[in-house]
Parts: sequence; structure tokens; C-alpha cells
Amino acid sequence: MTKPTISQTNDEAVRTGLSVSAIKQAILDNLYYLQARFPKVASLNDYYLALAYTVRDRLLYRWIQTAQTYLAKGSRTVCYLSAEFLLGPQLGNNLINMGIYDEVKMAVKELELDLLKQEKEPGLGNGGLKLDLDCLLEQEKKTGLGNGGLGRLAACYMDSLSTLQVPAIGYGIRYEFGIFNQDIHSGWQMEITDKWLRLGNPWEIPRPEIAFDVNFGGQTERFIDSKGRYQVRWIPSHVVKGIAYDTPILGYQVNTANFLRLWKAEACESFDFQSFNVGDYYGAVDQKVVSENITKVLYPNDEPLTGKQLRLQQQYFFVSCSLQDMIRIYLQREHSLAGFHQKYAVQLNDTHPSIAVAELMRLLVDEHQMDWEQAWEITEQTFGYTNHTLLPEALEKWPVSLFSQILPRHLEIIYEINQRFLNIVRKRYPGDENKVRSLSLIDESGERYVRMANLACVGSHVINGVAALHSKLLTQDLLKDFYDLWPEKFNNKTNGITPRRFLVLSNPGLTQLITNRIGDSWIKNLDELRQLEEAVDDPAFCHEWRRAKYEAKVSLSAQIKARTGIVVDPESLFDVQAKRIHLYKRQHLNALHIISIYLKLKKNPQIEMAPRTFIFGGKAAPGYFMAKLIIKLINSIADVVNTDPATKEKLRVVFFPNFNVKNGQRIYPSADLSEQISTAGKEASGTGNMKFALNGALTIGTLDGANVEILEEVGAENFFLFGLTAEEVSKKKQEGYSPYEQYQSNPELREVLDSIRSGLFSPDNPGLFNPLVDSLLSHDEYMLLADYPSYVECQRKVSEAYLDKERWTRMSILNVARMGKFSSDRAIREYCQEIWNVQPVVID
Ligand code: 26W
Repeated sequence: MTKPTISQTNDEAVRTGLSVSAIKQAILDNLYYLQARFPKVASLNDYYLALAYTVRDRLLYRWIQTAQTYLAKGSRTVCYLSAEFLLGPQLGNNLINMGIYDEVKMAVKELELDLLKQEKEPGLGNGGLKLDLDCLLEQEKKTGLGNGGLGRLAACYMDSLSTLQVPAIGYGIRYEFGIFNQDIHSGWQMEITDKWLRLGNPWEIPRPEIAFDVNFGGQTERFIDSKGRYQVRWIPSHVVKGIAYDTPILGYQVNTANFLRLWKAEACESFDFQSFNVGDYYGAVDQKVVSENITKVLYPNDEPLTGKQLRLQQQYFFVSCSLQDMIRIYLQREHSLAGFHQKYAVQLNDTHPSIAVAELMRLLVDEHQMDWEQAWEITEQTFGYTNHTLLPEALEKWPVSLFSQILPRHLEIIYEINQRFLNIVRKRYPGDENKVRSLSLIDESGERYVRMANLACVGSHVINGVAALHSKLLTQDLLKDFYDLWPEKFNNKTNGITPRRFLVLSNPGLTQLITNRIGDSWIKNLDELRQLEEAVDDPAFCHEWRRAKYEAKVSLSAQIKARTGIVVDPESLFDVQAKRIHLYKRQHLNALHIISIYLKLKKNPQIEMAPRTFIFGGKAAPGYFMAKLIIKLINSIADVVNTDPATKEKLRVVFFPNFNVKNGQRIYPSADLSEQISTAGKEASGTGNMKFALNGALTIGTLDGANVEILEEVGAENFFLFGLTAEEVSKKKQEGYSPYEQYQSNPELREVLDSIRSGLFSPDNPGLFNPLVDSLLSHDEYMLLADYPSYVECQRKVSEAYLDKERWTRMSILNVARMGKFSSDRAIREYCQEIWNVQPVVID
């Protein structure tokens, strides 16, 4: 691994030296001066924090270099506004990106040896601490400030922006509590609060001096200002202060360190002495509590809308802080905001930050006295909007009543934007009030709503989907009217993943094998993986390839045993479905297939099939009853199948608890088969599909989201395709789909569904899963019964293929070799060239 180029003066050696001895000394220094601990009594977490600060020191240098360079050059900057950033653990990733993973591993090993030497001396100690890098990596509390795909994509994009040396700031919310931790109690999901900040967070730098006031509620008043201009003043009912916390985002083998600026809400007055003096003690801290609540917790919903007031306050809070911060930085160099859109390319990560369109107008017009037309021109040229879902129930719309209560000035601005916009619409489509109704920012039906997707489309000069199929469906369906009006605004940017975290860090075995074969420049140019194609004919390489996969499966088997008590056979086919639990992702279709095999094995334990271990992982939104029932069903099937002597040799089912970035890094390398079985037209892209394939898993999937492009890249012969296409799904819906007919006409399917309803998997509560079976037999919204036959048939082909080890290895190598397109570097290069028009800035 070539070393980074930062020039080091020797007196900085201990503080920023990259040698094993410098790092070792720095860890000991930090243990002493930061943790106030000496080795003999220090805990693992003390060592973890000491190491984290040691690494942080070594990236701070780059961070300051980067900030100074950008300031000097006034570089055009990408601002990625996202309500979620699913960073995962930072230590390992920073070691990889700094190229000091081995040095640190060595330094920690030497520290352990010193400790062991000391152990021999009498007196109290930390009882033979197991001190190695893996244990310290284990210590890190994950940064789970996101739900799933959208949040993780934002994190991968920040990694690529730094690696491609593009000036960028990620703006988001510093939730005190991130995504809940998932425990499974007697088969049911239990949510455990994520106290990620309890032991401190070494990766963030508080910026108390970067603070902004954010208004809420109250009313507005008009006045004529000193220059005779008509102005509007907003008199809020309460003001909250937003404080910045910065987390450095290091690029891979570059000197660029961009940052993530996350906002924490605090009371302007944390203690109101007046009310205290009159004995109203609770009143004295009431403001504090109310204000801090705004960034207290992440909404654990992934798609179904909540429409909760606090959610809108969270969205406005971080958007206002972020735009005020951009203006502060801009006015450090400029005296007017006329060129604001030339400095900043602001990306709206779905509609969650789309209030930014109205907030930038308020700041330009009300706070900086710009006239409306110029302000609007700047606003539209500043924003780009990425849509991540087609599900109607996930599209955000806020009651006008709530808006007028919380954001009265923004409602006025939205009405003004709408009026001017609908004038354009009426000119373009004279007399077509249907167009007006569907394009309007206001949904006038029933309780009136503000449509955030419409605001995002009107306020942005570019709109993109996250996979080719998704972007096409957006123009044909969800945003059809906007596409007809502004086709030039629409484009596609297929998602990507960072190969640093999801291969180099999480799969060192396969990484070494690949690097030994083609060198290591593939880590920054993933298309170079194509060079692996010729290795399919190299038996030694193929053997090594199988061994790397086997070792990953062995280590996951140990994790599964440790967390669930279930013993699995690493020789068996690891069939994995890991993603948020959602009806459209069809984890229950996977469960129906498992039951069909179980029933077949019960009848004839000798049937020829590759022993299989089905592994599930994924959280359900706490209020999502059906998703929780699916988790229970999977665990109930596991209890029966894993203990049935007739089947347990050939069949194992595991629900791996608390699927998150950290556990994903364990699961992706160990899968043989990746389940991407959503109803065609429902999964916008998927990114787990890319992570599994990049780690050598073969995909069984529908023509949905990015599966379509994965199949195109790897070749139909290396992909297990089944199911209806998106067109066939909508056609079948139009023609009228009766799931009950599927049930009646397919005896095997009928037996499977009847076994569930008979209580085979819930003997003490036979009707437990009826809600699931009934919904499938009545309307089956996601076409499971229609896709069941081709799915089961495809799975039979999978089993057959797996029995042919050479063929399977060949397909696995070709999958990895052809995954170059799905690097987040490729996606970010496209965003930079086709949307943001921003150039890299090299940091010396
Ligand atoms: C309002 C609640 C809510 C919260 C999150 C609605 C919608 C969301 C996200 C848009 C859901 C999400 O994560 N979508 C996923 O985004 C990924 C990144 O583009 C895609 O790969 C997934 O297909 C998509 O489901």
C-alpha cells in the first residue's frame, strides 16, 4: 500500500508521524494526556479513544491544509444537504484512507506485548487486556445517523467527493440518538435507544463559534424600509440556536479532507433566571428542553411518512443553519450575494431538505434585501434535487395549517412561488386546469397540503433519479407533468458504493487476492477490476478465490453462533437478504420459498439440493406492523426448520440481529447469493445489491432498480433473473390481478400458504400470521404470488449451479470483474460533470 505524501518535519513526528514507533508513542501519550490513564489500568475503550485521537491528529493536518486551500482559491463547492448520513464506524475507514492500517495494527500489537511484559509485574492491572486492532475497532460506537439506502449513499458520496478532491461540505443533523439498535426477543424486534455519544465521539470537532439563530412560529408583518422598499419582517414565537459539529471526511490516498457539518439544537437562553427567580423552576429550563428536542432523535422511518411536526422542525432547522453558514462563508470573500450560485452547487438529498428553496428566498429577499426575480434566478441555479423513491406514501406533503403555524413566512413565500409558477403553467397549457392542479405546490384537495416534491422540482434547475429504470419511471409516472414541462431538467445518476469501505476494509482476504493479481490502483479506478476476467481460467486463482469466500463465511458463522446460538455450516450456500424490512422488498417471498423447500424435504429428505443457509438482516420501522410480523415469521420458521431432524442438515434459517453498516461489513463478504427480489418498479436503485456483487456474491433478482444495470454489466449468464418486469406489473394491475387465482392454480403455493395459516410455525398462536396471508390472498399489492413460480424455479437453478463449484467460482469472479461501474467515484464524477459543474482542487 503506497504511503501518503504529506511532508513531516521530525519534531511533529510524535504528533503526526506515520511510523509504527511514532504511532505507538502517540497512543501512549493520548492514553496519558487525554484519557488520564496508564496502560496497566486502561480499558479497551480508553485504548480505542487514545488510538482514535492519534489518528485524528494525523488527519487534522490535511483538514486544515484543505480548508486553507479552498479559502485561498474560493473554490466552487458542492453542498450535500441530507437529513441522514449513515457513516458507520470511522476508525477502520480512516486507517485505510490514510494508508496506515498495517502500521497501526503493528503499533497496537507492540503495545500488547509491552502490556504482557508488564503483566508479569505484581499489582492491580486490567487483567490481561486482549489488545489488538480488531478489538479496538470493535469498541467504536457506530455513527448511525440514517435509516438505510439514502443515508448510506450520502456517506459513500462524501468518501468519493474527498477521494476525487472535489471541494464539498456535507450538511446534516447531529441527532443525539441515531437509528435504534435492534434486539430480537422470542422472534420479535425490540428497539434499543442508540446512545452513540455516551462515551464521547473522537471524530467530531465542536464549533461553538459557528452558531446561528433559527426562527419558528409567530407571524409576519409588512413595512416599507428606509429605501422605500416593501419588506416583510418575521416575528417568531421562539428562536433556537444551531451549533456546528464538524467531522473530517478523508479521501483515499489524497491530502483532501472535506468535512461533514452537523447541527445541534440548543436553547438561546439555556436558563431563564426570571422564571427561576419566581420559583417556576421547570419554566426556567423549558426553553432548553423544547429547543434541544429538535435534534434529539432520528425518525426511524424509511419510506412510510410520519408527518410529525418535529420532523418538519428538524428539516427546517438544519436547512436554515446550513444556508446561513454558506452565506457567512461566501460573504467572507464577497460583498454581495449576486454570485452565490456560482460558488455553491447545493444537492437536495430527496425532499427532506427541500424547504431550502423557500429558505434561500427568505434569506436573499428578507434578510439581504434582494429583489424577488434576482433571488429566484439564484435559487433555481443553486439547487439540484435527487429523488430516491417512487412509493407514493413516501412523498412528503405537509398540512398548510402546520406550515402556517411553524413557518408562516415560508408559507407566504411558497404561495408567491406557486402563483408565479402557475402563471407559467397556464401560459404553457392554457385552460388545462388538471395540469395546474397536479403541478401546483399546494394540494387543494381536502385538508390542503404543501407538496415538497413539487417545491423541489420548481426550485431546482436539475432533477435526477438514482438508477436508469427509476429515472425513466419518474418521467413516465411520478413527475410526468414536470417532465413534460421541463424535460431538460431531468437526468439519471445511477447510485454507487465506495470500494474502500465495502471491499478493502470489510474484505481484506479478497482485496489481497485481487491486488496480488492486478495491483492496487483498482481501489481508485474500479473499472480496472475487468483485468480479473482472464483469471477465471487460472485454477490456482479460482481455488484462492473460493478460500477467501470460505474464510469470510467461517468468520460470519462464528458471529452468527455468538449472536443467535445457531450453528451454520460454512460449506453450505449462504443465501442472504439484508436490507430494511419492507413489503415491496418482499422478504416474505423469500420466506415462502424456504417453506416450500422445508415441506419438500419433509416429504423426501433425500432430494438432491445444495445445503443452504438462509440469512436475513434488517430493521423494521417501529410503527410498521407488517414489517415486524415478517421478522417474527422468519424467526418462527427458523425455530421449526433448524430443530427438525429431517431438514436441519440441509436447511438453516438465521435472522442476524441489528443489521447496520458495521454488521453489513461482516455479512457482504460472506454471501454466495444476494437476494434482490423487490417488485419490479418499486426499488429505486438498491445499493446492497452492488455491495454483495462486489464481494463475489451472485444475484437472484428482478428487473428492478440497479439490478437491471448489474445484469447488463455482469451478463445474463452470470445473473439469476426472475419475475415480472415493471411494465408487466403495471399492465397486470391495470388488467386486474387476482392473487387468489394464483393460490388456487398452484398446489405447491397453496400448501405453503396453508402451512402458515395452519399454525405450523406458530403452534401456540395459529392465527398469528393471518394478516400476512390474508393480505397476500386478498390484494397482494406487491405481486408475490404472481412472481412465486418463476422465483422458485430460479432458485432451483441456483441450487444446481452451486453444486458445480468451478462454474460458480467463474460466475463469481466475472461478477466482481464487471462491477467497476458501481463505484461511487463514477457516480460522483457524473454529478460533477453533468450537474454541479465543479472541478477537483488538489491539496499539496
Ligand atoms: C419520510 C420518510 C422517508 C425516509 C426516508 C421517506 C423516504 C426515505 C428514503 C428516500 C428512503 C430510502 O432510503 N430510499 C432508498 O434510497 C436508496 C439510495 O438512493 C436507493 O438505493 C433505494 O432503492 C431506496 O429505497
